[in-house]
Amino acid sequence: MAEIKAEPFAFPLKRDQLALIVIDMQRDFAEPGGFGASLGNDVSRITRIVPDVKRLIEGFRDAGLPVVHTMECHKPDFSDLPAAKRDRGNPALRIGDEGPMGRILIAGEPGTSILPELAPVDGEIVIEKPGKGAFYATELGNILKSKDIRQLVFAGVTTEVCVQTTMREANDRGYECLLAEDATESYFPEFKAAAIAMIRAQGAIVGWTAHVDDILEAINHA
Ligand code: C5J
Repeated sequence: MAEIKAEPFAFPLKRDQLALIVIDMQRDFAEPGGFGASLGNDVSRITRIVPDVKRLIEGFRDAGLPVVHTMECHKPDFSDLPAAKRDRGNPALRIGDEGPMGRILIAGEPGTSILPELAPVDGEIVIEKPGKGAFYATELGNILKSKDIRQLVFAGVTTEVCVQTTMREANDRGYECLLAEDATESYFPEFKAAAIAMIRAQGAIVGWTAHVDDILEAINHA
């Protein structure tokens, strides 16, 4: 049986059932003037993982394995944006407000797009999601089912919010989930560390974690 070197123990790789899910690598989370910055976060932490996310995406593409990209965003008329989400906290700019990269987290605006270095190529699946989890109010589950995907590698941001929420949704739906540790990031290093620890605790209760090099090595030699 092929394996990926992982924690808390080796991930049992079924290559023909594997896909990569890249969560929310959007300008709004990574660049000054976006949603992440409007909440007072240091967005430079996010751009630091771009080379590792890129290596992972390119490795899946070269191996002929599916790559799915997600984007957290809302319809321009707010019909999929609960007031409880828009009104939360005291950000400099709220979702839907006009910022330097267009309306914050609104579909089709420049700031909502995926970072150019990580942009989807033709044929890759892009999921626009109104929630933190990528299964909520999207077609992701049906798309994965139609392709017989049962194992998911996760990358993207932020580790403890949209990445972890989606991994938990996937785990409850019966997927085997693996988080690429060096291809995910948080605005808070201690939250990233805690999320990784809680995901793989108790015998991989939510999933496994592994390094990009070990994932690429396994998918290239399985
Ligand atoms: C957040 C995300 N943190 N993509 N979104 O609001 O994690």
